[in-house]
Amino acid sequence: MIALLLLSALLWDETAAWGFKDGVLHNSIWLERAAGVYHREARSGKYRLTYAEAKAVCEYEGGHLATYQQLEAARKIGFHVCAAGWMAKGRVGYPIVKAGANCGFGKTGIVDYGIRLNRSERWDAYCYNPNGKECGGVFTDSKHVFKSPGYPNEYENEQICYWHIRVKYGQRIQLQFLEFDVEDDTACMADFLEIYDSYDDINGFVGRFCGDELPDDIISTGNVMTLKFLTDASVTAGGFQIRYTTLDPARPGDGKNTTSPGKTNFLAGKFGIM
Ligand SMILES: *[C@@H]1O[C@H](CO)[C@@H](O)[C@H](O)[C@H]1NC(C)=O
Ligand SMILES: *[C@@H]1O[C@H](CO)[C@@H](O)[C@H](O)[C@H]1NC(C)=O
Ligand SMILES: [Ca+2]
Repeated sequence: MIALLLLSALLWDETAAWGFKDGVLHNSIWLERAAGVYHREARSGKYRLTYAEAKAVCEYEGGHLATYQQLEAARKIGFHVCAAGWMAKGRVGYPIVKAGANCGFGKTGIVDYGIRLNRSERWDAYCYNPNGKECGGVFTDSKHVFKSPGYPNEYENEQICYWHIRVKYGQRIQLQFLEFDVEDDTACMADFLEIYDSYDDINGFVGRFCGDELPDDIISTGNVMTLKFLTDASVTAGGFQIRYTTLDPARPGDGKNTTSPGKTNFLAGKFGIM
């Protein structure tokens, strides 16, 4: 409990420090998960869940739809998501920590769409599961190697991990897959790793990966990237190791065609994987 309070205090300090600082963009969307609350969208994309489906998604993952109070508690320690989702009792809304023109009508707080009479409307979901297994994190180092949880052992079932990478403004991020083995199925519906050229898992979708073929390198367009790893309730595999390094476009050779054609995906290019 004390640890949690300390963590809250820490995160609260962090929220006060958001903005542009030391040449690094401190963004508000890093904390995808806070105080047991997390945001879920349908595997098929944004705003595809009816109330019954949203409820089922959270229950499938061992929790339930978050109440307004739970979402507000999470928001108070930095949970900021620009996507409306179902909460308990058929309410719809989303948590805004940092006011912005594009989201939340320039206000902070829970943007509340109220209790919906039509439960067939489609939104995302806010789940509450204080016992959910956490993994991932926020990384600001100039290089790092991510490992799937438990690596070199197999990863577990029912994991949701987010790795957010944020390097200095103006730099780019190069991802290099060192090992990769994730339960294989044709559309990667069971277990998958998703990569976003963005600081959240809403914008900048790059690709969804599963199976045991090593994906090509990926280079971001900006100074942020998000990796999301989701596993279902059965069948695990070896997992992955992914190295990221920082490219400084101002330095000759960096961010250019340093590797052989076809081996590196420069973003804003095209991706065959979905
Ligand atoms: C309820 O919402 C769904 C999805 O937006 C829509 O298709 C349906 O017509 C709505 N029902 C009513 C009674 O408004
Ligand atoms: C990189 O290679 C592609 C295709 O070979 C070419 O179109 C592009 O201009 C090259 N970029 C740089 C910075 O050399
Ligand atoms: Ca699985």
